[in-house]
Amino acid sequence: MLYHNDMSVCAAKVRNALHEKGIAWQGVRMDLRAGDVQKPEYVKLNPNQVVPTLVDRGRVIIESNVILEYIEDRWPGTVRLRPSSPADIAAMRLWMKQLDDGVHATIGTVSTSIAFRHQFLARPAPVLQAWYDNMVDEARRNRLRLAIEQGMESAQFSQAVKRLIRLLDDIERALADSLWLAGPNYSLADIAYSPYMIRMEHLGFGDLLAARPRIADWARRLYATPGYIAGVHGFMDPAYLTIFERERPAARQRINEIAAVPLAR
Ligand SMILES: N[C@@H](CCC(=O)N[C@@H](CS)C(=O)NCC(=O)O)C(=O)O
Repeated sequence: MLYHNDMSVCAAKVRNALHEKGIAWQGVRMDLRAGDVQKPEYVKLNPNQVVPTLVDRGRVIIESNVILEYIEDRWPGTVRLRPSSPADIAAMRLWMKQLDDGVHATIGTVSTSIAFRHQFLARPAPVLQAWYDNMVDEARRNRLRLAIEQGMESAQFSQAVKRLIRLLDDIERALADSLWLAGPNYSLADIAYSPYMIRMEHLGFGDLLAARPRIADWARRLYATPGYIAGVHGFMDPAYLTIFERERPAARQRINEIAAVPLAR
């Protein structure tokens, strides 16, 4: 059983892997805006109040990158998503670790600053306050509050955009040496990044992606995989896509302004 959300990037990568390996799965859809992940019965499964959570054979597995490796070990099957060489396995894990070490938080910041804030601001003030109050992770609460209140004007927004530009430069460089992120074969690293790439397109990073030809080519290949088509594309929520489309022109302008300032190295 997978507890997930249609638009959650972390849940999307897990669905991508399940579909890529052809594993039949059942899901429980969690409404993040309604605070489903803060409900006591869910917190017993995932004390971090986030999706995804996989429950398999009575065992609870949390953390999307851990779940990806679990899926690979539990259902090795014919589609192998872990490289065979130790060096490529290390490269795969390093890419996945980067998501946990900050990239995921920056995507949350830019998604909320550009688009999700409009959903939160439409909620009655006491409901929004209760959502903040029930959040266990104080750093996350402060980051999201700033994104909701100040949107693209906050310093954390430009910091997040710069972090993502640095990531794009790193990926572009890596793809000069190998066809996929972690070597010659498609791996869990590519799967883990796939929802982040389409999210960046949705949020107005399109010019920055198109300016990096290897990323543009890699993204086209990612989006053509069966796992992506069924597990990521197949779950796009039209209500969110409408907000992305509405906010994209202003975001694109602001992102391109930030990108025009050279990065401090
Ligand atoms: N490190 C966690 C991060 C999970 C995470 O941040 N999930 C987000 C959605 S992508 C979430 O559930 N947020 C809860 C909320 O929006 O209330 C993982 O990789 O599983």
